[in-house]
Amino acid sequence: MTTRAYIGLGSNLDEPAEQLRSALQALDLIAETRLAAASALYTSDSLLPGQPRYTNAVAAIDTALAPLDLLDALQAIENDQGRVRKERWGPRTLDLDMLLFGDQVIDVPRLKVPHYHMQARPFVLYPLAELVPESFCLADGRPLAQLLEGCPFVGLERL
Ligand code: PH2
Ligand code: MG
Ligand code: MG
Repeated sequence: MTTRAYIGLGSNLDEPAEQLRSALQALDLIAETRLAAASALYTSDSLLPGQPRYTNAVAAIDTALAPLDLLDALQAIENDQGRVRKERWGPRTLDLDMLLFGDQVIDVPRLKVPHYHMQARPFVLYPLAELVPESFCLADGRPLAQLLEGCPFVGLERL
């Protein structure tokens, strides 16, 4: 049995678009996992001032892994692509966030799904909307269309 999961990709260091392209290939190489679809790439200013602009995308994957095993695999890809963890929310070569894991709500110290901040982030919601039906609801029941209404397409550039 596989689960459809959605992964948010972000980069604002060392050729962000290339980082995202490599990461999409790496997602497809995770054990018992295949890349099903990827959104376009989007650029936007960092939420934190003084950092380079981000490039973001969302990927849909189908995986037979358990959520924490998938998280391990995502962190291994971040590390492979040179992620250095100095400060929380520092600039990064690659950030892979598990946004959704099927219809599961997960709340353990290492992992919260649906991803905590996704509801208010245009660079997550608009690429996600490319990959799901219009009637799509998050695992906690919130319709994506409603989240999009509260999150205008401002400051985003679709590449
Ligand atoms: N990620 C952050 C902080 N700020 N800004 C943009 N535009 N895109 C991101 O992915 C992003 C951010 C921490 O994860
Ligand atoms: Mg992250
Ligand atoms: Mg993030």
